[in-house]
This record gives sequence, C-alpha cells and structure tokens, in this order.
Amino acid sequence: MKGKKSFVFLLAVLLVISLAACGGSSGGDATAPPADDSSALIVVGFSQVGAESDWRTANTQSMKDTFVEANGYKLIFDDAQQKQENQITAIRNFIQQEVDYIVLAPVTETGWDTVLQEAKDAGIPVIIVDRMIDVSDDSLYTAWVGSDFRKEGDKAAAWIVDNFKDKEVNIVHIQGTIGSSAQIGRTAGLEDAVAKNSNLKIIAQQSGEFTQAKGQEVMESVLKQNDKIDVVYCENDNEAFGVIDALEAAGKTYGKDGDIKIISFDATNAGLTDTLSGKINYNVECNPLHGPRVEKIIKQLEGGQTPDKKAYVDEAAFDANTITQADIDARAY
Ligand code: GYE
Repeated sequence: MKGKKSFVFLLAVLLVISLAACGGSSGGDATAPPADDSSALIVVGFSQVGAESDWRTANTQSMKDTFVEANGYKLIFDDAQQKQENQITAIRNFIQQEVDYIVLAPVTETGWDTVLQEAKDAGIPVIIVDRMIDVSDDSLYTAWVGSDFRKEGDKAAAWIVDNFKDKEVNIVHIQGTIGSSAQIGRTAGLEDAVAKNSNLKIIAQQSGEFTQAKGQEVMESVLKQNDKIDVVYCENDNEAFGVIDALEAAGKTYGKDGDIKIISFDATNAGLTDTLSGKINYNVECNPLHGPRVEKIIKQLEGGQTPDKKAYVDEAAFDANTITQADIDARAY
C-alpha cells in the first residue's frame, strides 16, 4: 500500500511540474492555434427571409446548427422580416465585411440583378437556398438548392381531382407571398388543374403571406361572402392553422369528417399533427433542412469542385387517411 501511494504522489508531482513548464513557456504548443483565432473560419453571411412560419423556423435552425465554429464556420445571420430591401442591405453589408460566401433565401424571385452583380464584382460566391431567383445572367449565383414547388402544387391539385372525381368543387385559394417561388409553383399547380378540369372552380384567391394571422384574416372575410366551400387550398401549414381557427369560429365542419376539405404544404410537425388528427386532409411535404445541403456546396467549392447548378430535394405527401404517428416521429421538423 505504502509503495503504491508514493508512486501516485510521484506521478502527481511530475504532472504539476510538466503543467508549470507548459504555462511558463512563451505560448505553449506552437502548433496549436491560439484559442481566439477566428481567421481560419469560413465566414458565411446568410440573408434569411424572416420568421413567418414553422417551416422558416426549422430552416433557420438547420442553418444555425450547421454553420457553427466547431464545424469551421462563422455565421453572420440576418433576418429580413419578409422585406426584399432588407435583404439587399444585408447582402451589401456582407460584401463590405468581405465574407467568404453569401447565402440568400430570397423572398421573391425578381429584383436581384444589381446587388448580385455587386457580389460578383467583389468575387464572393452566392448560394441561393429554398426559393429561386429570376436573373438575366445565371452566373450571378453559383448554385441553388431547394424544392420543386411546381411538383408540390401538382401533387396537391391531383389530390383534389382524385377525391372529387366529376363533382363540382368550390375552392378557396390562400396563396403565399406573391412573387415567391413557393407561391408561384403551388399556385401554378392548382391553376393548371382548374384549367384542365371543368368541375374545379376557384371562388376566392388571396394571399395569406404564409402566416397564421393573415391566413385567418383572409378566411374570415371569405366566409362572409361565400356559402358553399368544398376545399381550402392553403399554401403552407401556418395559413392552414389560421383557416382552421376561422372555420372553428364560424361553426363550420372541416377536415376528414367535415364538409370543407383542407389542403396544406410544408408537413411540419404541427402540420402533420393536424393531418393525423384529421383536421388537414392532405399535406404536401417541403423539406426545410437545408443547412447540410448548403454546407455540401461550400465544401465542394472549397475543394475546387463545381457543385450542381440546381439541386432539388425529394419530398413526400401525407393523406389524413393513411398517415401514422410513426411518420411524424421519423421527422426532425
Ligand atoms: O412553404 C413557407 C415559408 O419558401 C418553402 O416559405 C418556403 C415557404 C414555406 O414561409 O412556410
């Protein structure tokens, strides 16, 4: 026992001596970077649309979780509060700060030529995420990753066609932010089906700005003017939540067992919970977890590779008649 104790003591003394030697030298291990050295980090300026929906919150979280210092990044995050002018200002700030990459989740498709030319002149690659941009010169951005919104719209419209067959269908159409790719694609899917199927009719069409509050407000005013409503086509889950509140308040029945069928997009956790309970009839998935996808593009660029110019994410759709709790549990948003 005694011998073991003195051995432990000797080890402790040696440890103290070696620690003191380290601390006393002129900066410790010369190969390890100083703790506060951030110059090795890749600086990413991200201009986010806003915080209008659950989808957006999940998207922001995905970006923030990915672009952390532990992964080698410094993220400069800017919330534009759904205003393009704020996004343009943010991009100009990123250029001034000489970031390594600009990531843009654009509120609308048009209006980016000038500011993206400025980024190009400064030699900063621009990655577009989620919604698309419509520019005269495709070299103004390096790559895009997001959803096929037209395909999403087609899926939702096909559900209406399949479920109503030849019956007359009065549709209330609550659109997203006008001019955003998500709105353009989802609206085109529905309008195309209406043009091809004479039994489908859009009786009201207005933007709910992708928010619950506006979705509710629009639905309340629509209910005052329309008696026979068969379907409410909401371009995202938050609008659907607002619509549900308005229908409840008006004493209407809706969903799987009710008179008015509800279509939604995003398939967020809350949206799918309402699908499982039968409040929403059909929910088309839109995947917001773009952080790792954008990182993949940056890694390719860092490695001197050329990323795909456009990359679409695979997405599913959920019907209230077939969705299970396991479907919800298997998802991270
Ligand atoms: O569907 C909606 C959000 O651009 C895909 O924006 C995104 C859309 C999403 O506000 O909830």
